[in-house]
Amino acid sequence: MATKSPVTPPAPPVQQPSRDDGGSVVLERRTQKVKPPQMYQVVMLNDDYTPMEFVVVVIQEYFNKDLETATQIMLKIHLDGKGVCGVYTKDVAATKVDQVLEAANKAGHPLKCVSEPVE
Ligand code: TYC
Repeated sequence: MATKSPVTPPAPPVQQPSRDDGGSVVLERRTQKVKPPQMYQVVMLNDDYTPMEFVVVVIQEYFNKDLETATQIMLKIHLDGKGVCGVYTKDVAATKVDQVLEAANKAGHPLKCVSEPVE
């Protein structure tokens, strides 16, 4: 089996030393170029048919919430029509959506969720 290469952090911005008139070396301050990734929230939608218990189990299982938190999120969705189950990077959010839709399909429930950029 191939060994994993170590993860290296991105290199800091390069600063070029330059000389000022007095002969001393000056480092120019550069603005930070590494931005945090765009985050995506997974929003679950209400419907009239999916059992509440199923939604609570799905939120616990795929969004790592405890029973009480999952129940609160489910009730918010039930009352408001939708609710955020978690916030992730783009790929992770897309995977969560796929997992939820597959679990709902397998169980024969119309439960839907989507991912959308935060802000
Ligand atoms: N409204 C559903 C019911 O009364 C429960 C439900 C909650 C369904 C949240 C979907 O995302 C959902 N059985």
